[in-house]
Amino acid sequence: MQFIDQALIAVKAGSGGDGISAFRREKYVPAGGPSGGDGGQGGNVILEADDNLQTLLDFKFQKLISAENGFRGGPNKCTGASGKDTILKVPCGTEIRDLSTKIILGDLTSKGEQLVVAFGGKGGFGNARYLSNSNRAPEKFTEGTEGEEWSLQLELKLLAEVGIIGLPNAGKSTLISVLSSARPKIADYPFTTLIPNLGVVRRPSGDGTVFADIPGLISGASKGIGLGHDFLRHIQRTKLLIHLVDAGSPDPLKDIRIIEKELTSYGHGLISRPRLLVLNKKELLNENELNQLLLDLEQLIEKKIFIISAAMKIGLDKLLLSVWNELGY
Ligand SMILES: Nc1nc2c(ncn2[C@@H]2O[C@H](COP(=O)(O)OP(=O)(O)OP(=O)(O)O)[C@@H](O)[C@H]2O)c(=O)[nH]1
Ligand SMILES: [Mg+2]
Repeated sequence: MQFIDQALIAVKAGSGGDGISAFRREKYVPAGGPSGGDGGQGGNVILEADDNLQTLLDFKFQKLISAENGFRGGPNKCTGASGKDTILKVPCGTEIRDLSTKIILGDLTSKGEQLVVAFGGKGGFGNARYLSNSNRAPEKFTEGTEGEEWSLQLELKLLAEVGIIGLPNAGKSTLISVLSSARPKIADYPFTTLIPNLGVVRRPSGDGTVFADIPGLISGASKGIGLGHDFLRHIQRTKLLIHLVDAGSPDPLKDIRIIEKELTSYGHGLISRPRLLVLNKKELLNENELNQLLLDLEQLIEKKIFIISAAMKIGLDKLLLSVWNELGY
């Protein structure tokens, strides 16, 4: 399942350091020659692909990225130090465009690949450069040039790693809305969701993982009934499924089996995709009812069963912990 993540950033490379004007002052050298050094190069702004990042989430907050200026030249023909480059990590697959022309500047696909997006300015010349036969004591020096400055558009085609599936009304959209900043439509009738909603869920490390809320699947979805068939195809590209079940349904076990049957019928190994079984809307049952349901299910299903209330945000931390474990984060 793909969607586009976008971010706009401004980058500014460091300016070059100025050259200086200086003359040698040494004992026994009555009229020392010009000795002003050149300025250092300004630092570049460089983007680098990093496979630990999955989204452009970080750039929603970090808008201006600049590199260090070069330093002034010194006496005794010392060249000033160069400004440090700023290396900015972006997810693999990030495409970089110039914002005003929309021209693609580069596409960072594999880990470690780099693109200089703003070149640092050149250092100015010190007066030592201007020594000539006709001018033995030049005072001329030049200033460093400005670093490049650009507005860029970053674009990333995202793949959902986690798919939330279940019958209509199970609370899939509610779940993604409490886990991420996605705001899908939620309503108490089936087929509220017609196209997948994607949301980025933050891991404890701060990086994001894309979840997809898939439209409700019904019996026959694998044969093209309802909305699900297309989405089963997309689910194939996720690494982990969250199978959400309405605990308040008249027959949760039957609900579970319907979805399992569709996953099996669809083939392509979907039924053996890692899958977490999650009972939602726990507060619709009292404690006895919930325990009884668990007992019943545990006899028939060897999977661990998670119990949550998406609406009341109960049990979500535990669920996410298992998601990160399953994904190997
Ligand atoms: N009591 C309770 N109701 C919930 C909970 N989660 C969702 N709901 C309600 O269940 C109904 C369906 O929720 P949705 O999130 O739209 O369900 P969905 O699975 O996305 O449904 P479709 O998009 O139609 O497949 C809404 O009325 C929600 O408010 C919960 O934890 N507890
Ligand atoms: Mg929905």
